[in-house]
Amino acid sequence: MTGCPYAAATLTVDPMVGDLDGETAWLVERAPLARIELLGVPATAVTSHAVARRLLTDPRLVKRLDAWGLWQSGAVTHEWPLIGMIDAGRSMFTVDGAEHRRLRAKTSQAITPRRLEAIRPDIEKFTHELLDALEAKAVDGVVDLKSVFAQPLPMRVVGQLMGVAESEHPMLTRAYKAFFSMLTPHDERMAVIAELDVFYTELIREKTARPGDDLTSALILAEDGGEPLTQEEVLGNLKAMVAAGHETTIGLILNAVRALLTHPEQLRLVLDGEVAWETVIEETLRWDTPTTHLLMRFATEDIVVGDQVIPRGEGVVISYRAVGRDPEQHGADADAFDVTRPSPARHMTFGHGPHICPGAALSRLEAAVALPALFARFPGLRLAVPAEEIRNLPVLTQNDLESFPVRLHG
Ligand code: STR
Repeated sequence: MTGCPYAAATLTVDPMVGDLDGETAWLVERAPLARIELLGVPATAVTSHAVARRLLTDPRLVKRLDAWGLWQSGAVTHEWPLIGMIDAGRSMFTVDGAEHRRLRAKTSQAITPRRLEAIRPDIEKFTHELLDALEAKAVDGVVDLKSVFAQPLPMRVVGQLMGVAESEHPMLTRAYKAFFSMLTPHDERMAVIAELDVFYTELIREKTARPGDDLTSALILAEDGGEPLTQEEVLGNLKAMVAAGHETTIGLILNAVRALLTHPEQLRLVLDGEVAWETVIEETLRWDTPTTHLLMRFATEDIVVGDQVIPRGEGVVISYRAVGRDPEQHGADADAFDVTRPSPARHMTFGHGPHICPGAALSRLEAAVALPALFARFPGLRLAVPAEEIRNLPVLTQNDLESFPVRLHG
């Protein structure tokens, strides 16, 4: 067998994210596998729920970059704008097997649903502080819900968890915007990555000298008897936690608000108590996933999928937004946002298998605090611009919005 049988057509993923629904539909139509091109680099996209689920526990797919054929041949280098999504330092995000379990253990223990109950009062406090300030920030009753609420809330929560001072949050917000944006010139992106490494290295130095009640300190401290993480591993995990812990939850909160404001009859059901906020959160996670494409795993052998073959060395992307719209899993109306569907929680937006999102319970909790509090405070909340005018950021992998103008009172 040669080449990719599914290579008949290729989707050149638009870095400006001009038509996310159109791209998602194209991928869903070609399920389970589709050929995509990411800024000139070809890869295989997995776009069906069942096949994604199976491949996410397949040990023949690995995270280490040196298993990638295009990397081995030198066709992909650090010049590729998306390399930072894959070559992100040694961490639980970039290794597999026993090493992965070792790197991940403390993090997953720190954010179990039970442990999170202790964080809930802080999330509530941050939420109410931000909501209190909303009115004052509005101009003629209109405010950008992203910059004043959906963005600072997850940043404060993950900041508190990891021990990052609030004075650093504006710097981090700016740095990650530049990191993720496809409009950022190459040299600038490299400079931002270097700047973040300096910042986190300094933070590790401080927490080593004066450990606090935070996960960064816990990652540094040697386990009784267990092998401590190296400085490089602490750095990699810290970067992964801060990046993943804020960027994805912004999307969850904004996408939920957008879905409700554009489906007012469903918002009514929620405000009348007929549908639970948890259901809104699960349906949003399925229908409008915060992560569009997750880069990347590499095939260490030819992998047969039905009558197709993913060749050895191939880069494999899980296209979560398409997976959430899979009609085989969610029915013929998978494209509809519907909080009354029988089982909205049957999605796989947090992944599956060993790398399943360790922060899932935390992000669900943030949304479960933020959304009801927002609508309780502003029951007349509505979009300040037509829904079509709300644009995605030019970010290829994440489903994040440029801004989200709302009118606070109807
Ligand atoms: C961003 C850059 C960085 O310094 C470290 C990481 C590792 C974790 C990655 C993160 C990245 C990008 C967003 C990811 C996150 C893990 C979960 C999150 C991919 C590459 C998702 O969007 C699901």
